[in-house]
Amino acid sequence: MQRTPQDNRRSEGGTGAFGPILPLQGPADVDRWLDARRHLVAPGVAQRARLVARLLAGGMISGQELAAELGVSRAAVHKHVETLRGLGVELHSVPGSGYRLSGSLDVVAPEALLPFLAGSSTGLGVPLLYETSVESTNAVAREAARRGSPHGTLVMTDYQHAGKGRLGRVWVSEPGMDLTFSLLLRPDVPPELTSRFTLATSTAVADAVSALEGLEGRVTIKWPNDVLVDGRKVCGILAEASLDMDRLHWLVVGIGLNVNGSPGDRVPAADLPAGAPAPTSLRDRLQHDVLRARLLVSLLERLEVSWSELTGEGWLDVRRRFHEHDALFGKPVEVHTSGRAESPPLVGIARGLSSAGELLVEDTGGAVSTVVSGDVSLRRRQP
Ligand code: BT5
Repeated sequence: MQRTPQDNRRSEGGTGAFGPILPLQGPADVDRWLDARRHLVAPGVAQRARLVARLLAGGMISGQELAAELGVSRAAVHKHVETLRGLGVELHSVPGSGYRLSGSLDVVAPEALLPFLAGSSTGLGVPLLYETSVESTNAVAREAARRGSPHGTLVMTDYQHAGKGRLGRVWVSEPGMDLTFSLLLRPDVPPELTSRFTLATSTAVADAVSALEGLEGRVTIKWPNDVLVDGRKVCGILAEASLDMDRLHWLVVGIGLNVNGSPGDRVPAADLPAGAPAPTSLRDRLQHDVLRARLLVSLLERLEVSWSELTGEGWLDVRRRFHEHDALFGKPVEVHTSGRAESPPLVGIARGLSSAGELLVEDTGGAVSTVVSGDVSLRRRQP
């Protein structure tokens, strides 16, 4: 059964399976944060984000108080409340008393995300382009790049219905359940460092997922772009760049993270690599839901740091963290470098990352090959 954002009725009062959901900042801080970004956030969205911040602060608040605090009419408050309900925000209203949040606020529309982003130091995430449903957030982000959208632009959706993997493969999402988004970057780095972004991204995602209580030590990375929990794929990453010999013009990094859904039932077995276990979600692993807004902010904070560490000491640190999560190190692997399963694979033992971020594979004679791109899988040992 599919759940839409509107069906996500879980816990009352903003706590419960998700834990406390207060953003780090109070409404006044959210106001200041939005004021400083008024050129990047549409006025209606900003007003509704302010309204959500007040409701997140807890308790019942009257329409009159909300109108006074936001500097709008009561009719405007009522309209905003209806818009928020349409986005899946569960608002309880008591005639004569006011409004309060009645659900977990597991909504990824900007109105719900911005109060959380305001509590973070990350510079990523605005402008925030949101569509309830979209073919592919990477396609939207590429278009935004061509239109000149700035570094840090976030494209978010609640349902991606034609998601892309690498080499034309399909990425499956579940409405209202996942984190499915793309970030537009305009980094000032030489084009030869482009492939490091994927590794820095997998590392940041693995770190953020490991930080969830109960998942430490269970998260691995399968080079270059799969993040696994208990050996099952929970996240895929697709980086697409526009570059020439001299310059990296822009980079779109798309991330699909299975949060509260059941990807094991949705991803066709025929689409999985031979012998790969069924994919999983964080909820499958933890047996409870995870609040997407808070997880997104934790991801953005770690991504920003990892993406600033592509050279020197920083890159050593990314490689060290990658190695801590490496699912393949010391194991027999086969690598299809052409993207075609029928051509003979490179076989050997995975030996981690080269200094440039390539996969090192040692053959039986001790010769080490470097793999720049390809599909790698664990090889079953010959009987
Ligand atoms: C990837 O490709 O893993 C990259 C996926 C990137 C998805 C994001 S979502 C936001 C952005 N917008 C897009 O259109 N894409 C990006 P690859 O390594 O080629 O793996 C694809 C394979 O993963 C499929 O062939 C399936 O076997 C498997 N798969 C598909 N959906 C999955 C899911 N939800 N969870 C786990 N595995 C999945």
